[in-house]
Amino acid sequence: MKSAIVTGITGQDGAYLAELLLKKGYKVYGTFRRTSSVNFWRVEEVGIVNHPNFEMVEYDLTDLSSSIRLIESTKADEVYNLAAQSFVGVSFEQPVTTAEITGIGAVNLLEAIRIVNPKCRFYQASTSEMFGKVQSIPQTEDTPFYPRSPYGVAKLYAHWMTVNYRESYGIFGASGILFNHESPLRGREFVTRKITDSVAKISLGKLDVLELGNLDAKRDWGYAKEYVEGMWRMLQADKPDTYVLATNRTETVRDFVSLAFKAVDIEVAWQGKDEQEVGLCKKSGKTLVQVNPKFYRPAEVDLLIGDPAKAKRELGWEPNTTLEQLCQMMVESDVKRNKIGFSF
Ligand code: NDP
Ligand code: GDR
Repeated sequence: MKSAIVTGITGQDGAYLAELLLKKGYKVYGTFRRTSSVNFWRVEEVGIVNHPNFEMVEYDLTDLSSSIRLIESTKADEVYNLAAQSFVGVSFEQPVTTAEITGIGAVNLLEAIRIVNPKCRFYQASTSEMFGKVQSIPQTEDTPFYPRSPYGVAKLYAHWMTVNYRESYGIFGASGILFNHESPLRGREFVTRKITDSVAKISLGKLDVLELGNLDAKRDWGYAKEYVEGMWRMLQADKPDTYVLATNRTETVRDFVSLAFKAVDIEVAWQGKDEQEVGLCKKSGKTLVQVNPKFYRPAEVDLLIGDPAKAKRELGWEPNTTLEQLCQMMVESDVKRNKIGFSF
C-alpha cells in the first residue's frame, strides 16, 4: 500500500486530497497543528475521519525537528505540502510569520526528505500569486514572476527551493502553480465563499448588505476537487516538473457577485465607480453590495488567467466544472448551511 503525507489537512485542499488518496487505496497521514479548539469540520464534511487508512498527525511546518520526525516515522512515499499561511490579505499584516510558514516551512520538509528519505516524492503547493503584476497573458510555466504580496514572495521562495532540491539533490520535487480554486469547503475569508455565504444570508433575510474591496480584480477560478487530482498526477509522472493548473477563463469579482445573486434569482444592477460603487437589486432598488476600502490591499494582483496546456498534454489533466456550476454549487451549499445555522 502506498502512503502519503498531506500537510494542511484542516484546509480546503487537504480535505479533498485526502479523500482522493484514500479512494485510490493510499494510507494517508493528515497533519494538523495544535490549536486551542479543534478545526476538523472539512474532514468531517468529506466523511473520512473514521476511515481505517486515515491517520491524523500533529505537526507544525515551522519546526524542522518535527518535519524530520514526520518523514522518519511515517516512511511515506509521497508528501503533499499544502500547509501555509494562505491568506494574501493577512500576509501584509504578518509578513514574518507568512515567510516562516509559507516559505521556510517548505524547506523544512525538503531538508527532512533529503536527510531521512530522499526517495520520497514532494509536491509543493505553488500559486498564481507568484505571477502577481501582469507581465503577459495567459500565464504559463514560462511567464516571468513578479509577486505583489508577502504571501506571493514567500511562495516564490518555496517554489524555487523545490526546483533547487530537484536540480541539486535529485529529489522528486514537483511544483504545481495553481490558480484560484474554490468549493463549498473554501474558507469564508476568501472572496468567493464570502460572497456565496453573504448572498445566502441576504436571500434568507439574515444580512442586509455585502461589503467588498476591489471589484475589478480578475481571477481564474476553478473547482478545488478537480485541482487535487492534478496534484496527484504530478507525483505520478516520470519526472518532477512544474505545471500550471487553471481554467483559462477570467472574470471580475463583480461578475462573481452577479453570478452568485443569479443563483438565488436576484438580478444586480451596478452603479457608480471605485469606492462609490454599489450593487442594487434590479427589482426593488435596494442596496445589496457596497465597497468598503478596508478590504483593499496595499498592492493588488489585477489579472490572472492561466494556460493549463502543459498539464493537459503531459498529465491528461483538464478542468470540467464551469464557473456558473461552481458558483451555483457554493451558493446552494451556503443556503443549506445558513438554514441550519452552520457557522464555518
Ligand atoms: P487553507 O488556508 O484552506 O489551508 C491551509 C492549511 O495550512 C490549513 O490546514 C492550516 O491549518 C495549515 N497550516 C497553516 N499554518 C501551519 C503550520 N505552521 N503548520 C502546519 N500547518 C499549517 O488553504 P487551501 O486548502 O486553499 O490551499 C492549500 C495550499 O495551496 C496552500 O498552501 C495555499 O497557499 C495553496 N494554494 C491555494 C490556492 C487556492 O486557490 N485554494 C491556489 C494556489 C495555491 P489551520 O487549520 O490550523 O490554520
Ligand atoms: P487571492 O484570493 O488573494 O486571489 O488568493 P481572495 O479570494 O482572498 O481574493 C481574490 C480577489 O478578490 C478581491 N477582493 C476581496 N478579497 C477578499 N478576500 N475579501 C474581500 O472582501 C474582497 N473584495 C475584493 C481581492 O482584492 C483579490 O483581488 C487566493 C488564496 O487561496 C491564495 O492562497 C492562493 O495562492 C491564490 O488564491 C491563488
